[in-house]
Amino acid sequence: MATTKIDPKLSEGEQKKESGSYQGLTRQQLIDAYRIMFTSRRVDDREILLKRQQKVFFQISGAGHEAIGVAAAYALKAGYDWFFPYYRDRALLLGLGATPYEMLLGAVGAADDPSSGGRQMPSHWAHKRLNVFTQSSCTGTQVLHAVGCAEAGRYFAQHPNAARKAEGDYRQFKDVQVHGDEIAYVSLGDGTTSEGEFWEALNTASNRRLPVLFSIQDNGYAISVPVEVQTAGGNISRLVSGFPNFHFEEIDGTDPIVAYTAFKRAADYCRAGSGPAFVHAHVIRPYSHSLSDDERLYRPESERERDAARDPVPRLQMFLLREGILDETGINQLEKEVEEQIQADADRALDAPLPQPESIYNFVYSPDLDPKSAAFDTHPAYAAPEATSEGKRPAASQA
Ligand SMILES: Cc1ncc(C[n+]2csc(CCOP(=O)(O)OP(=O)(O)O)c2C)c(N)n1
Ligand SMILES: [Mg+2]
Repeated sequence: MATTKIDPKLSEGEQKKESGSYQGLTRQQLIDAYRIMFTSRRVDDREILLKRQQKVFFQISGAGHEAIGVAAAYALKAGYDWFFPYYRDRALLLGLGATPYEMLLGAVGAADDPSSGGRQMPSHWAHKRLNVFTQSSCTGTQVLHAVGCAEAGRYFAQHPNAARKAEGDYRQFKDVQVHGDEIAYVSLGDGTTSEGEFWEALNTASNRRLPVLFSIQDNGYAISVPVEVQTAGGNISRLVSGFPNFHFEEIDGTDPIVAYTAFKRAADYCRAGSGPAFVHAHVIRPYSHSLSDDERLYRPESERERDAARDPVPRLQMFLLREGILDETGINQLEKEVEEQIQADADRALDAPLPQPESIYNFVYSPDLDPKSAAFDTHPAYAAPEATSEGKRPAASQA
């Protein structure tokens, strides 16, 4: 076996380069990863500018979380697996195939925003074509949705007739395609792991060996509350390590190659039906929690500088240069293309029409479903059944 000279300055992912491939990622995939991560950061920057001009009403960034987003997108399948992301997952969405223009439509609240037609807060991702579910602003609710989705996928795979659409059936979810090995990805921050839903989800996913891939994006803070104040013992991996049937990873989430290998192992484990997986990624939060927050009021400068040295975007840029995958001209060209695209997308999104006021109740109540109709009829179970000629009562029928 060939031995590799280890450079102690390189991370695990960087050290294990094989000829022509970096842990299974090609040079082109690494360039594409940089394009996605740089785009993600620049869409955040553009939205921040627009917020300061009062052209968008809220901004929350995916900055510092880009490497794990692109890694998860590479390890999973858009439009096949199911995605229950949270607001820091901008790079994941871009990696799956959402566009900066679509994101900017969400930021300005335009009618054509694919997440919610301009009705949700920005960065509350949803994308029907990519199998990305809509989400609540209440942190943590997405975790149980992912468990239910994973359970439904397995159920429909075992009982294919249950997924067949019946005439007049109001349950539109029956149009969903079931493959039998799909994964439900769900992400949440370190602070959200202290909520009850998270523990309920772990319990059921573990007990039923459900294919749920948990992405824990640990940036060390829940707004202004540090992780050691929020999480018992300060490390969520230690707390959950006793759950059976899980595949666990704890990684430096600022290195896209390390992150890709972890997500790939996790996805392989889930897809094989072995059970759920848990990727605990240590990331950074270089911008404040949101534009409603100023972290300089509670984070020391030294800590912010330490984080900046691990920033995944310049880190991947340096890696591409060092490996000779792109030279300075190539980087500049790529970045220029991205900047120009985002400028054009932002201009177009600002001109996009807003939703009509009359549409405010769309998707709150069904426009054509009458809950008093015969579709909802059931046979009451409480009526006492008639005695038979033998004097016995028949077994009660189920409602
Ligand atoms: C149930 C609920 N509680 C509180 C909030 C307010 N809130 C929004 S984000 C957030 C912090 C979440 O921290 P973490 O899970 O670490 O994610 P991060 O923002 O750091 O990525 C809080 C407390 C909320 N939206 N929902
Ligand atoms: Mg956090």
